[in-house]
Amino acid sequence: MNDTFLRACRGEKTEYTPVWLMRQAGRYLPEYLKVRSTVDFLSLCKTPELCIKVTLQPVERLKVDAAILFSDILIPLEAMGATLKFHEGRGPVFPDPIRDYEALSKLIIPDPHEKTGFVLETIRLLRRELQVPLIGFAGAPFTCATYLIEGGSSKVFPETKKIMYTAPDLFHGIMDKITETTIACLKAQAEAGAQALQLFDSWAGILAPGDFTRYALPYAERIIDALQELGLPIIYFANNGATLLKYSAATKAHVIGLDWRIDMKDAIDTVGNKAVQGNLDPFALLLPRKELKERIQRILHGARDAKGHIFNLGHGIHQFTPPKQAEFMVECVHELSST
Ligand code: 1CP
Repeated sequence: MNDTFLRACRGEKTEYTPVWLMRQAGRYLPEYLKVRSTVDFLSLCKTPELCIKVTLQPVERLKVDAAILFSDILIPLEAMGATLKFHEGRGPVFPDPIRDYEALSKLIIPDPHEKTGFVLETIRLLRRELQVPLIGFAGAPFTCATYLIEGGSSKVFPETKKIMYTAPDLFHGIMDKITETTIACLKAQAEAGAQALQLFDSWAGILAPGDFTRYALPYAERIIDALQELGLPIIYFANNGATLLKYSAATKAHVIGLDWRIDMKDAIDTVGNKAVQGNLDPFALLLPRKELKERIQRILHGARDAKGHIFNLGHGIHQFTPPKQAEFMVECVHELSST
């Protein structure tokens, strides 16, 4: 069993820097597209046999040091009772957005075993196959709330901010239910066999620091605090969060995710005595190999004094990335960081 990733999360010395890629299973891989040509996205998420197959695809191809469960941050929101549809090419849609107390009152805090048993089954079966650690995950409450309130993806999040500023009690009510749901889901994932847990706060970066600490971070912290008893590494990733880093670093998360908008050296000066994960611009994978290698080296060098470093992209891999470039990235990280 290759436990390099888990040891780096705990800040222990490793023989080389472990690496995985956010969204490493997905549409840039021809073998994923082949599976997807037979099934729609939500059905894929609900079929353990297929989830296992696509989780393993990047592990086998890229030789990464961790696997991430194939699922989606929106699955628990559907389990809360929200109707979720994926329109091909347009992404997720919640046709009945949550914008008043009546809609909020209809949301439940689901039992993850009862409503998302397929996720737990996937984890149990994956653990029998994997030679690298398995990461479980959920969306952080703010990011999840934006999907429920906007009714899908957004660029400026007008409805979310409107409710946040004009109906704060309603906003907190929504956040509260998502938080309780997320705690239960992540505890169930750990019980099923997940060996580390990542909280994705993909849209936290749209908030001013004062709003982040008031409206978003307290809920993420409630989750991080509730998970401490599990004894597993917890990774908190606030995308576009360079200006929020000192607050993220003050949580009890063991690993802090970094995007590419900050220099590694500056990031670890702020994060201090915790492991960090990430930092390569996902589009850097399109660079000529020599330049890509230099960027990888720069990040590894910048992280040399970190408590621990897990190499990763600064956000999910882009769908138009040539898989060979991702393979090359993993090889470079292993080669350049070997002691
Ligand atoms: O068409 C397809 O095949 C679906 C594309 C896809 C995939 C491969 C979606 C739809 N989700 C996923 C899997 C997924 N999503 C994983 C699994 C495994 C892996 O990393 O290999 C994970 C961790 C997620 C998490 C996720 N889903 C996030 C957080 C991470 C991030 O990238 O910021 C978010 C925001 C989502 C929502 C989502 N899922 C899918 C879409 C198109 C979207 C909307 C994104 C947006 O609003 O822009």
